[in-house]
Amino acid sequence: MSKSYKYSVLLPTYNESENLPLVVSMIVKAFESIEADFEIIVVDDGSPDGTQEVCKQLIKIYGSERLLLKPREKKLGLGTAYIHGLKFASGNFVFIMDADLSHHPKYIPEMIERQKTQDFDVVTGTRYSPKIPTCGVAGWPFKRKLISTTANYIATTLLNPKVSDLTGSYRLYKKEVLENIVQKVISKGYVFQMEIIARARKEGYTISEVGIEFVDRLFGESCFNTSEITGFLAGLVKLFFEL
Ligand SMILES: Nc1nc2c(ncn2[C@@H]2O[C@H](COP(=O)(O)OP(=O)(O)O)[C@@H](O)[C@H]2O)c(=O)[nH]1
Ligand SMILES: *[C@@H]1O[C@H](CO)[C@@H](O)[C@H](O)[C@H]1NC(C)=O
Ligand SMILES: *[C@@H]1O[C@H](CO)[C@@H](O)[C@H](O)[C@H]1NC(C)=O
Ligand SMILES: [Mg+2]
Repeated sequence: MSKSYKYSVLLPTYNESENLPLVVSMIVKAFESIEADFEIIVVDDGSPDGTQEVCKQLIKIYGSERLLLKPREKKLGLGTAYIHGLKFASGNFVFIMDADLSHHPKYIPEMIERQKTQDFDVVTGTRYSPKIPTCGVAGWPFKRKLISTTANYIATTLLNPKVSDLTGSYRLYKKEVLENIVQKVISKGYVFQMEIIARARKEGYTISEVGIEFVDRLFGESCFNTSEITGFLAGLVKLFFEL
């Protein structure tokens, strides 16, 4: 069905040894179900929990064509992890998703199908579309939901990108589109995702939304704390003046 295109999945990992086997097997299953060509690129930032050893075992199972490990020495943040992984991507399209199973691989076929309907430049998973009743956030405590919804609301108000989920990070891009945008990106961390979509809109790329349910991670801890929220807001304000 999708034989002519190749998809590269960028999977940034930090302490994901428990989640990696499952997420990789689910991604493989998703692509095999539509007979699409793909590769998974794991960008691990020197996780102390053995994520890279687990990845090497998985490469023995799936093969080095399907699963690639492109590690970095230490935890350098998500934004630069995507830029690093992108350098090794051989696909025509790039998926970006979390490795902790918050982003269920079952949406991959739907996002690919959506991309094809109008040759969209970007297809983005949304947790917050009022038009899509099935999307949402599961397993988050009220405080976290409030923070996330508020962050998304403030960002939407400031940047007006005409997408319902700015801070989400489950997306499919044409590779050249992502390459073009990341060259210009100034933000780091959680603001990075937001800037990418705001820039995509500003550059006139076409964006379509697919409703997803975001499920909180099963294993491990989220790297989300007060100083990061402050950083997020500071980055957002900076972006408001830059864009
Ligand atoms: N390579 C790399 N991956 C990271 C880093 N920080 C987080 N991740 C990964 O990025 C994804 C999202 O991180 P997570 O902590 O789940 O963020 P949250 O869901 O917003 O709390 C997961 O796959 C993490 O393993 C980092 O500094 N470097
Ligand atoms: C990562 O795992 C190591 C050891 O397993 C632990 O000491 C460390 O606190 C973890 N870091 C994060 C950010 O979860
Ligand atoms: C918050 O997380 C960042 C990086 O993820 C870390 O450098 C910082 O020390 C943490 N701050 C607190 C208060 O835990
Ligand atoms: Mg997560």
